[in-house]
Amino acid sequence: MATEPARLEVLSALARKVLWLSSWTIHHANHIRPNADGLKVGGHQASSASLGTIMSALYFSVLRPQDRVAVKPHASPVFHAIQYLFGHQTREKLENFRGFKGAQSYPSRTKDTDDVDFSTGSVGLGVAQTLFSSLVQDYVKAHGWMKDRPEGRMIALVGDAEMDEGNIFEALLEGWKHGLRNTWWVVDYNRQSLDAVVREGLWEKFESMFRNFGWDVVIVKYGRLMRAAFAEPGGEALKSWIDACPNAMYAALCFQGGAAFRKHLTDEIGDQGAVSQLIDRRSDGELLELMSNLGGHDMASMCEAFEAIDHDRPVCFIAYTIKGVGLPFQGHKDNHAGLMTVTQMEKWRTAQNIRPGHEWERFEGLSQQPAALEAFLSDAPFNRDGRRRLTAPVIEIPERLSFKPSPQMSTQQGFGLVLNELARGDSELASRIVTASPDVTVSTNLGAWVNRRGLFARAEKADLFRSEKIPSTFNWDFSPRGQHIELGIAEMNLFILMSALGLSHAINGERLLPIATLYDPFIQRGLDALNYACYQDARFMVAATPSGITLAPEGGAHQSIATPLIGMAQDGLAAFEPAFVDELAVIMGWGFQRMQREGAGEGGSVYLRLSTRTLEQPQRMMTPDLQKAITDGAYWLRKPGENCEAVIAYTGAVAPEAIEAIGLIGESRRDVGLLAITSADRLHSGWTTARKMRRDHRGLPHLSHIERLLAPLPRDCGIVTVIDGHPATLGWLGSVRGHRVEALGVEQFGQTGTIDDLYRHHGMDANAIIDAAESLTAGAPVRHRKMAV
Ligand SMILES: Cc1ncc(C[n+]2csc(CCOP(=O)(O)OP(=O)(O)O)c2C)c(N)n1
Ligand SMILES: [Mg+2]
Repeated sequence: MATEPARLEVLSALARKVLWLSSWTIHHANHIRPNADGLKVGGHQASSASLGTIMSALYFSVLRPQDRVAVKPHASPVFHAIQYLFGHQTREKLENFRGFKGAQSYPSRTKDTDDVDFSTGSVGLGVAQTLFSSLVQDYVKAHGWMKDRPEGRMIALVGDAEMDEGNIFEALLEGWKHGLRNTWWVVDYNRQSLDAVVREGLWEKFESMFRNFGWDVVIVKYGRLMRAAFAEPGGEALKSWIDACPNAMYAALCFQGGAAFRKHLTDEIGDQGAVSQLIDRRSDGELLELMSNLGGHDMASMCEAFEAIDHDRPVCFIAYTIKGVGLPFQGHKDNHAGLMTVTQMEKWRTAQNIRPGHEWERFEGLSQQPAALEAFLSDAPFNRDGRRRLTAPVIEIPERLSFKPSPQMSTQQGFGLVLNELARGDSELASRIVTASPDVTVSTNLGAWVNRRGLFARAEKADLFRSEKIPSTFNWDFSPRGQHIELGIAEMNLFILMSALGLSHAINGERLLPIATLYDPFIQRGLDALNYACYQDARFMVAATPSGITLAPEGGAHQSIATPLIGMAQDGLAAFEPAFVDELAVIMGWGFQRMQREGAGEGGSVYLRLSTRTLEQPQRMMTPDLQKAITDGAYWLRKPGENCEAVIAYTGAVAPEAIEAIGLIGESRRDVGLLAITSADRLHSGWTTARKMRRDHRGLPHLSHIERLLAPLPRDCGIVTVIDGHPATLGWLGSVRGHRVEALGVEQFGQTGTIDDLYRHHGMDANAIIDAAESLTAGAPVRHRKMAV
């Protein structure tokens, strides 16, 4: 169904307005708003211009309330301009574009106020987010939670150079495996990247690749003017010339203008009668208009392409565009950070009929009646249901998560036991948990959960081994009821899936409690995606195991050293490293609550750094005080006496070494204390928050958890910290109250061996702890040492 001409005219006028407003926003931020440090704030005028028509077609006509969009980061000004026209964005925020609390440089779910569906910034991630969001929508639907809500399309506006990002290809493969639907990727094929012009013929590679993965491909190359010209006598020759023209040349001619096009066309095609007349009939201005009328800049062609889709198969649109179209630097290869000069802007303003001082007026310079435009905008299907951010009720979390205890366990095993117990029950909590793992489901102890809850697929598929009655520990049945999403090995996909699952309450109005498992070192493989998920305030739990050098014979390449620091530094992620399973159960329960708390500062995601090392488990009552201390980050496993000379503060799997050392040190040092640290991250952030609060509300005696724990220690008490990770994770403890610290941990990696070998090698065994304590305290040498085994 073609869009009627009158409607097209309004849409085109709005697209021109969007181009103006987005450019003006950038211009204002750089040239008009006083900027004390004199620096330009930039803003991607060229990249934005490229998508002006495509995005106008989508937002003003094609999108429905249930559709969700990831906008290419550097088209943020276009997004904000569209929302401004809709009345969802304020002039104040646009005037403060890229400024403190102004409209954001890249669309941000958490920092922008104009209803960004998916944040973007690090190119490639937003694109994959749409794919995984579509899978999540399928998950919600298959579990019967869509009710009468229609299925939305998940749409990404993709830069052509953005397609270089490997995570997009990883996502494509995963999408294919899961029968992806309802996903549109619109490639802004301006044939320019940040630095230069892209390779020739890239579209052919895109086309075959997408088709290969089961996508439809729609190439929108020629606009209406072009198509009309091709139908004129000589038009075929013009079309052949356009098709053969190298990207760089086309871009250069767009920059140079109509006269340059004329010269090249004439030189290269020669005098061929009809085509020469076709060219001669047009002025330089008209010729440039014709040659820049690529599909992506033609409202009719874009609407036609979008409206023609009447199925739910994934579609890749390759829309030909010119970077910076309509602006003085259109097509110039250096235009990525280009800004229009004041003179250029003046000239363009006049050409647009915009009076000085009226630049922000929404309909200034348009020939349509403001009331008609207003009505058109409020009738846009996109706005039909008002604001589109949904919410979901909080799922109740039992007071205590239980597990089947045994005297000796690892935290990884404990994690499996807690989930197994949940899987056995019929709680609402269990029904909302979704697990996913990048091909390490079994080796991270999710097997028991998956056995009970099954794998997710839209169609039933029985485990062949089971149906053939071949004995196997794990039941690999797929069904629409399944609660585990099997992923290939790509960790980027794991975290982007977490990002999509962890936003389900806001996108689908149905809460999911996603849990990812992976090997701890591979957090670094997916780190940008993890950061991205946190930046969008997606809510999930990561169980990373095995970790550190404690995985010992598993191999040096699998050791992780930096992850505790990542856990501390990653905003939106509370990191824990319990030693014992009762601690883990407390943390998981707290984590499920935290994942549901409203507001980025209040709630967030949770990272559990777990171990395969089997430890003797403490037999103790879990009191509310202990429970709180565990989630606040630390508790005294052995309380220091009044004249305490030394404290050992440990985290995680090195607990036995710390316990052994404290026993030996206790024979020759007074009142020693053993501090169990379950979360360096929570302790540290509690400490910094308390300091900030004290600064902000002078006199308020708010002490953080770690300050209270360390308060009784005499000033000259020494603290030895030990963790299977970088020593800086706990080294800061000395700054809390001015105690001297010896921080033990791992700084080199790569050696395999037994745990004993490696702890000795890295100076984290009981004797190394004793040496460190001796070096911090006066007095005779500690009499007894751990004997070599
Ligand atoms: C992961 C990542 N690497 C680098 C960048 C910096 N960067 C921003 S835009 C861009 C090039 C974009 O080219 P394209 O996707 O073709 O968009 P266009 O500017 O042509 O619209 C680059 C390298 C980034 N944002 N993210
Ligand atoms: Mg590009």
